[in-house]
Amino acid sequence: MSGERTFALVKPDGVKRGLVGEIIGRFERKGLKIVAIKTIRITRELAEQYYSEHIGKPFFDGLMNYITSGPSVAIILEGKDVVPIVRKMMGVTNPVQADLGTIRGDYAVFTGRNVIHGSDSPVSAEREIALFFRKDELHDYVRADEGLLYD
Ligand code: D4T
Repeated sequence: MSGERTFALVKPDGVKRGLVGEIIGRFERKGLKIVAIKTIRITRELAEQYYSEHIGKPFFDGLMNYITSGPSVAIILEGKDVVPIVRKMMGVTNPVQADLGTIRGDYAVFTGRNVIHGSDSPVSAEREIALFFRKDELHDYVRADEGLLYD
């Protein structure tokens, strides 16, 4: 089994709309392993680190207010090719363009409230996991169906 990992975040709109179970269920049923999960109220300081690539953009202040507006659910998922798989399951950033069947395509209507984040590369995943989790919050175990998911 591959130890590839990614970071996903159900954003405050997803939590307040009661979509956490639906989203986690999709990841579990796909065959991805939950290595860590927690509810977290993102502070302004963490938000600025997390979205540092967007500092100075016109939507930055709105993004800061939105992401700190309530609790989020942070998740680490593991599996072969987990980074592109989760990006595909999320759908593209703008829900208008996101395919039906994806999380954003099914549950969002506006880029500024697009329900979920997922790392866009293994390097981003490593950075984001380190931002949100301590090492002792990650758990190693074998899924009961692992032998059926991989050869
Ligand atoms: P995140 O990082 O939230 O998963 O989004 P993406 O990886 O899909 O897209 P992104 O980094 O380009 O955008 C980060 C975040 O900013 C919001 N946003 C983005 C916005 O409000 N207006 C915009 O025009 C853009 C491009 C939505 C997601």
